Amino acid sequence: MGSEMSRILDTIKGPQDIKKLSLRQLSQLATEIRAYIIEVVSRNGGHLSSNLGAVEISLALHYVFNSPQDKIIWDVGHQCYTHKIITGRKDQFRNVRRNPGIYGFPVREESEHDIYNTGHASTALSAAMGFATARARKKEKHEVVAVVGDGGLTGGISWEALNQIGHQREKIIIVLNYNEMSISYNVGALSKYLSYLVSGRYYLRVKDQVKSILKSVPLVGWPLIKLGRAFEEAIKKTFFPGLVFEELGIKYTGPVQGHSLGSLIEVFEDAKKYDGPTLILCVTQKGRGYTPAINNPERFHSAKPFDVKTGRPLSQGKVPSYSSVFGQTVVKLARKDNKIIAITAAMPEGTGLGAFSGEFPGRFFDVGIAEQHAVDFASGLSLSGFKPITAIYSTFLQRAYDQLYHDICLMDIPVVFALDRAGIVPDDGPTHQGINDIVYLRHLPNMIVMAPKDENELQHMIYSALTYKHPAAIRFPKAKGFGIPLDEKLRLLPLGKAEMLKEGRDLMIAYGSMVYSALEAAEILEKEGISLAVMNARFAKPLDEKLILDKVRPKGTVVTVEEGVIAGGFGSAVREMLDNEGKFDLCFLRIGLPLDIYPLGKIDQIKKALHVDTEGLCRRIRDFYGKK
Ligand SMILES: Cc1ncc(C[n+]2csc(CCOP(=O)(O)OP(=O)(O)O)c2C)c(N)n1
Repeated sequence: MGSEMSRILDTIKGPQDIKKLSLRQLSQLATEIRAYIIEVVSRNGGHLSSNLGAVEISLALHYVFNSPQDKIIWDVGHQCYTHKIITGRKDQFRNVRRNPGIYGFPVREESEHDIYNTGHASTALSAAMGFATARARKKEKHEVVAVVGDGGLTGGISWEALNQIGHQREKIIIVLNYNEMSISYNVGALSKYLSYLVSGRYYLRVKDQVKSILKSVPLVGWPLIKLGRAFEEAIKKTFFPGLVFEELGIKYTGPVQGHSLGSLIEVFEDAKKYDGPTLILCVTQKGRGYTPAINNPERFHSAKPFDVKTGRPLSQGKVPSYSSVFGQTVVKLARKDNKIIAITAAMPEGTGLGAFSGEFPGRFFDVGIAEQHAVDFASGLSLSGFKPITAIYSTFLQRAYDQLYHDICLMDIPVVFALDRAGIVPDDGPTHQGINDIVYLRHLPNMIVMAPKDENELQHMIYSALTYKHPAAIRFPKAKGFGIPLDEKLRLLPLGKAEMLKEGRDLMIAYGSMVYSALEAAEILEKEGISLAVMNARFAKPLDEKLILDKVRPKGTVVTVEEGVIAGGFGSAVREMLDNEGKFDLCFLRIGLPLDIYPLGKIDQIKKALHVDTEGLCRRIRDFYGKK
């Protein structure tokens, strides 16, 4: 890279500056942006491999299209760093994912160039269809571009959108960023089909061959070639009748070398001229430009801070994460029970199921970014006598609410749901917060809803959940455990039974990840004259009504503590139960999370800001007692 003084990046204030550059300068800019992304992500953590893979696509899009008049929508949004850097946020990018700082995903409030907030996959094509339909109704003239990965395309919503796009035929330019990867290697028939499209490079070759043969055929040859699109259509139909996008009514172009700025600019310009939906298949390399990320795109998908020279993570504590305890426990159980099957929706490593997939490849299913399908798939397996454990992050299981209700709970089918990343999630912003699951699960019929206080209890819960004969969800945070030794022998936790951790005058009932903070707070407050018993609820449903009723004092105080949205959450469950008893005149304090305000930052930072760290608990309880 050139010296600091000669950096092209320093001259880029907005997308208009990209358009003045020559191809050579653009290519230098790509190199500079890569170095900048690597430097920043090595400090802040972030989605490194996807962003390194999308540098040229982002530059070419901003070169050809006029953002924000033209609408560029990023699927998932985890690949938008170059877009952010060249749309006026170059300096703020130093603090991406930090507080104070900017988001790692597109956020409308942050820039007029972020026209659609994302974080969850497979939404871009539907949104693009909305923008394009609105454009037609309003008789406006601008382009609509959606950038989606081959992973994002495995999500059913993408196909629901393609169904409408091909039918309605509004002009939409779909850039399919193909890199063979979701977070892990992309799986499934669609992935195979795309790799078939790519690997052949056959279409262009066959087209050229047919053209050169036709040129030598007197009279009919040239007229046929001059048919242009009709000629291309004929070739595609004759030689590649299965070209699925074309069959759906969407013009297909590709494969294009996704790191060749010249080629990308050319095809994007061409797509602009075509008056209908187009899909351009761009082949990119995840981690492009940084060898450790190329060699291990999965680890660098959402990387923790690392040493740039070696690629090694900066800190690796000894305490295992909840995800890894979950993964180890499922392996342990599966060794003894061959009915156990593990399912993930495109997160084999994130959910801790990597080891399971290695040891039991035939009992492990990565279904792609398809949470709804994952739930129904588990339902069928369970009805056939298997014991599916479906591991889906809390925020992504929101997608499958109806499947949980209709295909699991109404039929009372025993499937275990492991909800990782439940509660406050660091760095990724509002879209990734796992704050709603207590609420969206606790009113489902037959669903057992539980959360362990620590990693040791987690393993007992997984073991127990498999015995309950009902659907059962276990939520746990994106965090390391507390360093609690893991019992060798797994224990059955009686269904709906809580445990007392401390005795006291009034009652504090804590759920899951908040139990130890609640205990700490109670110990601090005890010294100040506020005496609270502490209960580890274990279950939000069924509640341990007997124990709660035992411990509640008429005219006493009940405090509930949870790492989830308060409205309709665990505290509400306790309150409803006590109200139904009708015999207590209680002071009731519900501590939990708000509906909307989620600052960026680390878990501790966010907990502090939302007053759910130990200090915050003490303050709120003190204030409450002060007002009584
Ligand atoms: C509904 C949903 N499920 C899972 C995820 C987690 N996730 C984030 S990015 C990603 C892979 C996306 O792959 P692709 O679209 O091909 O983009 P690439 O990273 O390969 O560029 C997954 C599974 C998500 N964001 N949303």
